[in-house]
Amino acid sequence: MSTEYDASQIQILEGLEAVRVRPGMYIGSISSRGLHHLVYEIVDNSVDEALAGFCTEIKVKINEDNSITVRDNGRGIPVDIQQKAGKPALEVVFTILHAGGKFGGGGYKTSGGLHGVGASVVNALSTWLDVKVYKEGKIYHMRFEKGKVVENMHVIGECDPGESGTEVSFLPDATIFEETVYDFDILKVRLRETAFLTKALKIVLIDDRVEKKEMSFHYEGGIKEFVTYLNKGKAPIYDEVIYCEGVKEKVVVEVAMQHNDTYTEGIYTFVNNINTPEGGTHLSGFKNALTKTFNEYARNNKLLKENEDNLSGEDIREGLVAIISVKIQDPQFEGQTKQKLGNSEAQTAVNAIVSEKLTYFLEQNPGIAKLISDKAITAQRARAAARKARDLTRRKSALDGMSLPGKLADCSSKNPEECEIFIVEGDSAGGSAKSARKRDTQAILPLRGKILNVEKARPDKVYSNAEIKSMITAFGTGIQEDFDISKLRYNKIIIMTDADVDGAHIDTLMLTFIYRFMPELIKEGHVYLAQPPLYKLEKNKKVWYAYSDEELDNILKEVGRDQNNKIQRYKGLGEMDAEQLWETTMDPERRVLKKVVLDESMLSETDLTFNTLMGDQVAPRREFIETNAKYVSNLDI
Ligand code: TTJ
Repeated sequence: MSTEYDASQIQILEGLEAVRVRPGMYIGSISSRGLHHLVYEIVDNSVDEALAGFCTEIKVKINEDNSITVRDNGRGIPVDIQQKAGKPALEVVFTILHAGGKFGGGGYKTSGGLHGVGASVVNALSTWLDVKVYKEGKIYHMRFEKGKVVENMHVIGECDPGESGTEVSFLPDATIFEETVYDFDILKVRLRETAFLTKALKIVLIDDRVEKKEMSFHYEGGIKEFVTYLNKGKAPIYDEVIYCEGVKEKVVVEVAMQHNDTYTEGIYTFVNNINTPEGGTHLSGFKNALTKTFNEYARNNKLLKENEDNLSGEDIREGLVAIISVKIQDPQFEGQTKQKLGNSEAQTAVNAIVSEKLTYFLEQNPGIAKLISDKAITAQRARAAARKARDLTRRKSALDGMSLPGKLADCSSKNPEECEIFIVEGDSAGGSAKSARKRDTQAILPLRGKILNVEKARPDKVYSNAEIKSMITAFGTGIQEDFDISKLRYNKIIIMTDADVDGAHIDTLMLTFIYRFMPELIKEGHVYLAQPPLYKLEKNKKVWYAYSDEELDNILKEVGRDQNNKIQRYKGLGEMDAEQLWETTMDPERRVLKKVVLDESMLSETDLTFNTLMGDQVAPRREFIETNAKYVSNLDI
């Protein structure tokens, strides 16, 4: 191509170069998260086209070389010359930062937060990017490398005049990203969510690498179906999903909800299809409307007697699964991570629409209203009982001078920074761990058998459970409203269980308890899973430990598969003596720990995972054990 560098071109190159110099500023991170974010950035353009009413299908393909192809059947990015820039609009879209919104022709452009930074950022961070536009019988093509034009826009062929659409392929730059391999499941979760939020849009995800896979997401029911999906494997207390929609003050509001028979609430909020894990005005508008409307209905219909207190919001939301989706012209994001919606008109709009539609729904469906009110009244009573139980525990521990649980072998150091606590399955392994540990910094708390499944127990039961009480006192932080992370007595909480199915189940019960009652411990990175070895191999008085079958294979390749190899498969922690337990699993110098992390963008999925595992159904449970590792990342080695 001929290159005449005029001022505007130099500006463009400087702009895209800035993206390459500080990629994190534009896509949040250069880890796996940023890598996947590139796909969402491109797909969001097609979703905007769908929201504008011109696109019904998006195909996302992971190619063999881990490049990505996104194709839609929208109108196609404009190819005519843009007056101001003097170049094809297509080129502008991929080379000018924040150009996206200018071509939307109204609609709801995403801005703020990390989203909506546009196709030019993806282009700047790709080794190459290819775009094809199908429009008015022609196929236009253009190619870039590291954000720079290497092939100007030109027609490469003809297409059916009735066909239109955009196809973008790109290869993330391996010199920029720490991770370059796409994870099908991560894309799956996000694209499924996008499909739920964009009624009637079909999204197809194809994996064209060695293990070929294809999934299609298409939900005519939109967020109503999202709620049904989230309640899968749980028991809804009524069949219908309650649905409210409307527009007020230019805010488009959609809410879907349904109660199940559990005790936890799962409310997921979105603004312009982007999830807002910290909530904000749309969420508070919803909560206010729900509490007010329901109490009003309950009073008017004598479900609450005159001498009875109003139901609290928490009572009414017990077991509630809800999706709140708003579309708003100019979203303002607040808070530390810029994930909390700040627009006050969203609060007003959600409040008004939910109040009106829910009042109508309750009047039309007195049977359902009664079921919700029965559940909320029971919740109210249980909450009072739980408060009593907790106050009792609190008073008792104050009297005892905060006495620690009898089974705890505490460490001598009082500096939480250097202290860790091992939660150990079973008394016998607990015994070995006690003799193996480094007394000054390592504490051991043995637990008897399986801990209570908090997913299935009323809160008051949770407070009176002995194993759980001993953990709460040992950690020192208190729980829920009382939670105070500054009182944490150990920097690391390490769950140590057998490397078998039972052990995995106990891990999940533990993680569920922590996730529901002290989620900050996970968010702040204090929770770990110990990794005991699966095999011990002895040869010529030398010893090797293997933590997976693969590792055993590798060791055998190195030392040779001889007759005199002695391989022991550990069935549990109990088979190791104190010294073995120390050197394989507890010694900070040699052990492998898995740090438990929460992916905020997968919160609805994380909730679902905890629930399916803890629920009664057997089939979904297996699914969790297989995908469990997704939520856990290897860190401390
Ligand atoms: C904008 O208004 C005029 C007609 O075309 C509209 C448009 O830009 N549509 C559009 C853009 N559909 N799809 C895209 C698109 C698709 C991908 C995969 C990537 C990008 C950057 C845009």
